[in-house]
Amino acid sequence: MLRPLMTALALITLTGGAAFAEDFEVKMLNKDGDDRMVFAPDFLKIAAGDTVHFIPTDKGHNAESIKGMAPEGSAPFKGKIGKQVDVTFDTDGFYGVECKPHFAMGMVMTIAVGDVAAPDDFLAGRIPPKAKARFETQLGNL
Ligand SMILES: [Cu+2]
Repeated sequence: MLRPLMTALALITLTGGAAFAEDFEVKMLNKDGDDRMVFAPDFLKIAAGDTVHFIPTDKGHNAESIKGMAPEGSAPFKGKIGKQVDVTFDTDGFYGVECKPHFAMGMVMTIAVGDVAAPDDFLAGRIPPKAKARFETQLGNL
């Protein structure tokens, strides 16, 4: 309820809605509790224009978009191993994010941009079983 009002006010008083863009941090970790090789958090719901900072808290990880798991028209991204990558999400929809070296170990996360439902074919591509299981858990957060 609040965001549309704030956006409307921003359009009236400022140059655009981006004035209220938010920043989020996601840590790339070897271990988080009982879970190994994880993004923390591994699910985010954000708004278009928000930025996610993927932080290399532990070494040996990266964050990159997964082909076929991003809305049409969105720009793919690919962070370098062991480096921070900052991604601004401008297109509403669902994004699957993987750590390339640990994709098979299930190092994935889901980012939902805007008030949208997960597309029916979000998990239809070739996804390793451990990654698929984590995606299903993440989608359960909706
Ligand atoms: Cu990793």
